[in-house]
Amino acid sequence: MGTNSKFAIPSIETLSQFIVKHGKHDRFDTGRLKPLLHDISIAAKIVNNEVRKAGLVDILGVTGDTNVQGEQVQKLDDFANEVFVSALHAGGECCVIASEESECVIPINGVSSHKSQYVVLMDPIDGSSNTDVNITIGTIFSIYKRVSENGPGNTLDCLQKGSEQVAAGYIIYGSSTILVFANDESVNGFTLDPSIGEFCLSHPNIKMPKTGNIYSINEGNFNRFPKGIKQYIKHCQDTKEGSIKPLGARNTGSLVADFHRNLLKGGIFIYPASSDYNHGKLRLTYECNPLAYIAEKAGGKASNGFQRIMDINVTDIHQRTPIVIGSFDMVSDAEKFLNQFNDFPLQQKIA
Ligand code: P6P
Repeated sequence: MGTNSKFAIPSIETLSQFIVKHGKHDRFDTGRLKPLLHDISIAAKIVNNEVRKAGLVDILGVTGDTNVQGEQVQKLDDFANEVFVSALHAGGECCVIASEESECVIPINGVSSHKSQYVVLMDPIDGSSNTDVNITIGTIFSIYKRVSENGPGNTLDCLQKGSEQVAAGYIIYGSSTILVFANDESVNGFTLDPSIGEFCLSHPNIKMPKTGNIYSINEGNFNRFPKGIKQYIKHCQDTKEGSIKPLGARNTGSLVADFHRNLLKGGIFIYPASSDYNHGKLRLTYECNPLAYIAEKAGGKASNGFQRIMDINVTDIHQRTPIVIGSFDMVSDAEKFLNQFNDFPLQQKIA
């Protein structure tokens, strides 16, 4: 409630107010994280507008192109990529962008960008194939301090380990639109209030439960999984001593949606290496590292089954990795199974 007004005025703390209020924003404290986040939130609102009316505008379906991943480009992928790149370019608060939708990094020219200390890696729309069937999708972003000198940023700025991130976040376009943002201090969620067009603090200081009752994996690939993963899935399906039922299975096909549910309620998401994806399917730099940063800041855990995600060397902006992410105790359990049955070298050469 606001001051002792006679009107029921809700107390509102917008994303911008939060960033100003909470002092040190990142370990470098350049003081420029607020305007960078503002640029990201502007792009998120524009993308949100299109997502909310996707069936009424020419934004559904595919463009007919395939991206660097060899995947069909959804029209919304292209649209969102252009919106975020344009907003970041206009804001001038980052010097280079790496995007799932762009084969090479995008150096940002312009006087202020040349002085900017930040690097942004992003998946403009994660789970985009779900757009046509109205299932939750999201945008994932990761923020680093540049390693290059002033001027436009370059590829090396984008090939830093996840442990070097200074902040990370995602926007989830679900029953409501929420921007989750993590920096060194905490993880906080801001729900978009369409009536005022502002992201307002709704989930302060998020902590991921140490365990949960949900496991999330595409079991259609069961026969291609490493033995350790097969054993862990069976472990999830066993009735636990002292409990009346096994874990529940949920898999939306949108990493952001499955991660967000686990962040708030507890649970585990796994996309392992398999005979189809020897290195896993998900991308290290703009999907796994940012979510691993958020998970760890909220008390959770993220690995490839054997190694902490944020310690993995980055050699290519589009490199893939297996991922086990979520509640700390559940990830630790899954790692035990993978290490016990280590029958599927994670970094097998692609056949
Ligand atoms: P599969 C969406 O394409 C995505 O990158 C993640 O959002 C999602 O978790 C995963 O791929 C789904 O992949 O092979 O289970 O359809």
